Amino acid sequence: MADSDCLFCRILNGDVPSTEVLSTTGTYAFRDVNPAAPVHVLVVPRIHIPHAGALRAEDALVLAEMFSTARDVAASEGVLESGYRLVLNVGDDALNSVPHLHLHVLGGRRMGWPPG
Ligand code: DGP
Repeated sequence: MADSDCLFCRILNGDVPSTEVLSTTGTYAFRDVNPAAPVHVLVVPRIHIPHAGALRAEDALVLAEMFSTARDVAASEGVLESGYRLVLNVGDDALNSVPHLHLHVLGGRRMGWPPG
């Protein structure tokens, strides 16, 4: 189910290096190469799903595991109490750049709203 043209599939299979934060059966969490906050971790499913708009009902378990991993990342990064932001970018206007579903976990600073 991996896509050899997909950057995050290549990270998942070890062809592209990454800095691991957490690993679970269905998900992998690693540091964003271009952090937008002191804590900026990406949580991806091990199966290739292009983006949040492509999710189907049968993806419910992997989606739940992504959110569970995100919470565990927030705990291990020390921002569970101070707060954190979870972001799913979909499409060009949201600046989605990598076509493999990924949940941004951002924290460690006060964030603005609405996002720029
Ligand atoms: P998005 O704009 O939602 O598609 O976010 C993609 C993120 O992926 C962006 O914040 C930068 C990050 N990224 C891109 N290439 C790499 C990479 O090779 N390694 C890591 N760790 N992160 C990457």
